[in-house]
Amino acid sequence: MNPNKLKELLKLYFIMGSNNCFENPAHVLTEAIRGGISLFQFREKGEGCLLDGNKYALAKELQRICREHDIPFIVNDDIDLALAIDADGVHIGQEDEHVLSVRKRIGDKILGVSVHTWAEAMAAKAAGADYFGLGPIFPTSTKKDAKPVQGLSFIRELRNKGIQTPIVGIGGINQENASMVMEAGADGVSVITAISHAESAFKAAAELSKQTQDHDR
Ligand code: 3NM
Repeated sequence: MNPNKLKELLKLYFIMGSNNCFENPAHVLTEAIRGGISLFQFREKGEGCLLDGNKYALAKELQRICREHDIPFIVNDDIDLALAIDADGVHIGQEDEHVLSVRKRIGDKILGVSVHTWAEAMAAKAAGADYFGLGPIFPTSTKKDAKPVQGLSFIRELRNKGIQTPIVGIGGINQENASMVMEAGADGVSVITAISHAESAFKAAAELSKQTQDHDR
């Protein structure tokens, strides 16, 4: 995808699965969209997550909501699911299928890759990644196997070295610290709990959206 268009989409990237929500996920997503998220990732993972047909049904339901509001729908890890429902893209980590093989399977759909080192970033870029996910920027309890907190230094390093690839930060990002992530050089922030656990997903998304919009680079 055109990097400038993608940078716009990454501004406020809401990620969620059923086990991240206290309320009905469809309701949380609808409220988050109303608040101004720009991209959505379906991440049905971890303890108590839905499997097989139930996972598929929730993906279809959330995708329908995204389509109604023109929000692209990204699937975490599960390439088969992404292809089965014709999602707009996938996000993979370093432990998942190789970037090159995922790129071949998904054609020109959006491909995001989590990277933690310069070497991983360069390899992902060469293999066809559209954007990098960098994290955890701050401490998070949402991802049990998260790598050590990296702070803002890796975002700055990539930008200082002239890397233009769209970058989104993840991990412990909320209304208080989102602007720091943007200032460091990210094009956007990804959040789970800052929206999914908020008393009002609408208000949380609206506040985060304001902060990311204020940082047009
Ligand atoms: N990936 P929250 S951290 C899904 O470091 C995920 O790659 C991470 O959740 C990484 O916004 C993370 O609740 C969890 O901190 C983000």
